[in-house]
Amino acid sequence: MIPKSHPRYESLLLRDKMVKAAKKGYLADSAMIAHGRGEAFDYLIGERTTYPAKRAMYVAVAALLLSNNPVISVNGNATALAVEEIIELANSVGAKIEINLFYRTDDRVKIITQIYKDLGYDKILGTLDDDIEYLTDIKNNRASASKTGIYSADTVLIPLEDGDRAEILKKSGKNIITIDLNPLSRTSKMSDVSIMDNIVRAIPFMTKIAEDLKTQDKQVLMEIVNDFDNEENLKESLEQIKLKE
Ligand code: PTJ
Repeated sequence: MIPKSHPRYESLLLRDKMVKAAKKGYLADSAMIAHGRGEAFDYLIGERTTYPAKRAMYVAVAALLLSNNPVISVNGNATALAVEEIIELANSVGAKIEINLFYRTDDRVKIITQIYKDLGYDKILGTLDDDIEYLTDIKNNRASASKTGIYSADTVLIPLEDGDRAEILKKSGKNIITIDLNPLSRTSKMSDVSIMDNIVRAIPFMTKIAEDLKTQDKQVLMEIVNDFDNEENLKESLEQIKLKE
């Protein structure tokens, strides 16, 4: 057990979640590397939610609430770190949840499906028995998507997504929202709304924002979305990275 008094308590707790998930067998082989890269960026922003990230989250939630078929895409890392919070956000903004794995195997899909089911979430998409379509002419796993989920979605929230899949989603004309601690990643650069924050802080914060924005007129939400400049916001995000004490 990690003592709460430990100066790196929060960070160690997340590592512990990742280790347990790896033991359960549903993480990608490179999941720990991705987590470590995220940790490094988080360290450099002071492990806090920055102002540009908050601004992007308001825009993201407004976009999700305005969408006809919003979908939250989940992979191994996102499930390990924030499964309950993801279900709460999905319920709050009326989004579907779809398993969307970069390194897809039947075993991993089975375990992740069961994790959501055990938490009472039976509607998960992207399962082994779901109807699959392809977002490109090339029928490979990178481009696969659930027919009623990502394939027909107008807005997709992709936390911790690899650049290749993000590109396929973007090219298929969808509105892409990402949560990625690396503001220089291909995914952050090509998304419509890029939230440079840790998924464990961002998702619950977005649920809080949703409770507020749900009471607003459509017009107000549209203004929030239209006033946003992702490139400018990413520049501001990058400025939050401190290399000196
Ligand atoms: O479960 P799968 O098969 O879909 O695979 C998942 C990973 C994450 C292994 C796969 O998508 C991958 O290789 O992703 P990348 O290309 O390493 O990108 C992950 C991005 O997420 C990197 O830019 C990291 O900085 C960032 N990241 C890592 N941990 C977090 C994070 N962003 C937000 N919160 C985190 N906790």
